[in-house]
Amino acid sequence: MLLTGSRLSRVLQLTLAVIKPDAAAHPLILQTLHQRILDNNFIIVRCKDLVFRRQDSESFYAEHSERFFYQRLVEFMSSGPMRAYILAREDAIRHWRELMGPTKVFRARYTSPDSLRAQFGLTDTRNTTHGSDSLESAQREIRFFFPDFKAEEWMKKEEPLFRSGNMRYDHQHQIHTFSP
Ligand code: 3AN
Repeated sequence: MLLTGSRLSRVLQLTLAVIKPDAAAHPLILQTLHQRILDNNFIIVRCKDLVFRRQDSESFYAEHSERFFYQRLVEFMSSGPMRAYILAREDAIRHWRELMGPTKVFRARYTSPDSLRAQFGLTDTRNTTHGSDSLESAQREIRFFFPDFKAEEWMKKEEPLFRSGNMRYDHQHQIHTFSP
């Protein structure tokens, strides 16, 4: 699929998105969520499947270590495969969080019935997806999941190319690539 003619005027922003173990365990749900990312005009910069060790989970959610749900969360996040993405879009952080919906699944079903958490979430812990909540957390979380990714270099060299609108979706690798 060659996406042309949609030159964007504002700088693309990067965010980290994760499909958590509850959703990644189901191939059809995983495929549906991937398609929702594409349908919502995110550029998939990187995509990888991985499993957290318990210590990864503890470290990733360290800011919640005093919360009552921390142990439950840590166990859940290291309970099986996940899929992590670096997504790009104008205002990507806000748009991805909007698409995910509120943290609490029952609230999501009530206030944002079309959101991913409303449609696929099971409980407040097993709530389908994660998304960075600020520029600082996006930078930190992208480094955490994709230590080899050079965000500054991507912003300098690739962002203008993707923003110019010439890209194609690589079905084999499930990412967008620049099409000269
Ligand atoms: P969000 O993921 O919406 O940014 P955070 O950062 O407050 O929400 O919480 C991180 C994760 O901790 C949530 N995605 C969810 O899995 C879990 N969590 C948050 N609040 C609760 C809760 N009240 N009960 C159980 N798990 C929770």
